[in-house]
Amino acid sequence: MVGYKFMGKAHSHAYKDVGMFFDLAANVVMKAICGRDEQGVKEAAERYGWESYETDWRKMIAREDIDFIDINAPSDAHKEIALAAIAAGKNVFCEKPLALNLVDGREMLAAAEKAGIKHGICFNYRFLPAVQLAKQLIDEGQIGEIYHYRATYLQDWLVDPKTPLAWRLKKEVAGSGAHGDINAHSIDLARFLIGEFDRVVGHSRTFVKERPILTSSSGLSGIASETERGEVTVDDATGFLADFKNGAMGVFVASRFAAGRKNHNTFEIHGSKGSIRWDLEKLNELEVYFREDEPNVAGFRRIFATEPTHKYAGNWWPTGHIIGYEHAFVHIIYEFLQHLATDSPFTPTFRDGVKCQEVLEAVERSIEQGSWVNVDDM
Ligand code: SOE
Repeated sequence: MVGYKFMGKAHSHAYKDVGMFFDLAANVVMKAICGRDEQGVKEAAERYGWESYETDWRKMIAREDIDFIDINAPSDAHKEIALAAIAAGKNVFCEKPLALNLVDGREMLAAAEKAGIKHGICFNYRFLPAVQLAKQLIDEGQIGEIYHYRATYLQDWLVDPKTPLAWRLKKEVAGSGAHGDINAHSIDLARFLIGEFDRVVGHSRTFVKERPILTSSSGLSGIASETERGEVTVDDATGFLADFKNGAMGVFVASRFAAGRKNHNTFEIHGSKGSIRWDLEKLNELEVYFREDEPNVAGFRRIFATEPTHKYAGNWWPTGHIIGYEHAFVHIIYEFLQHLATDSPFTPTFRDGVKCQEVLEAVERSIEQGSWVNVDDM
């Protein structure tokens, strides 16, 4: 694994616990974790259960005792590490967004397909029981023809102008701000649930244009410099309208300035036979409305996706004992490990990462042009 901070910790937890709750076709061995800071990565290796640690990802990729590389570095490092791992014949699992831009993402996909290695991208929210239930209901036609898809991904960790300039706020490192970081999740969930985008038109803002330099990072942010300041070079919020190939209308907004919204990743879908709504802040629940219900008892009802019949839920606890944010990483990593060991089908792959990047950049192009952009033209 490359990276030992937020996503490195979330993925390490998944590798360490997956075998306790899921029957793996082959055991997972946590061989090495890599990070530039030797003290930090050494502590992480001991604490997270890795056999060893490295401070140079090139050395780790050269090791014969490693079968696949999980990339949790900032977005600007994804391509270089992935191409090197692919050249070394390693399978690759990569955090989202796939790359800094569409050109890099396509280069990663082409290299992976040419080398015939297995590849995946960590769009973790697909793997929550309530989201899996939403997909099942849609695929079974239970909400009929889809008219509307509305998604928000709202956070508020940047609304304070004193919050320092973390790597997610620098274009050269992150590629974009709220758009590539969290609209990416909304775009992937929309593709997973209702299909491909046809055309988009967007707008975006950078509300706070400079911030204190970050002196030491932790979580999404860290300690701010008292004296030095730097320019914010990405969007603080991006919204866009979308037409889907199936005729549905889409409305999307991602912001880190939505005071009071902590991780408000939501979708609401309206069809000819009913509606579905999901909110990450209540991730075990799915709200559904079916038009066929008796009028005197019709209304949105909350389904707790914690029954053994709900995908993955039965692997954890008895009915009603809820699961959390970290469990989606256990589920996606379980599926990827099974894919590696048994060739079982696995999505999302680098191809889904590229499809997401196409929509992200079509929105950015539409903002530059001030007009709709066809995603297939990207
Ligand atoms: C910060 O916006 C962040 O950690 C994203 O980078 C993750 O992908 C998302 O799952 C939670 O919020």
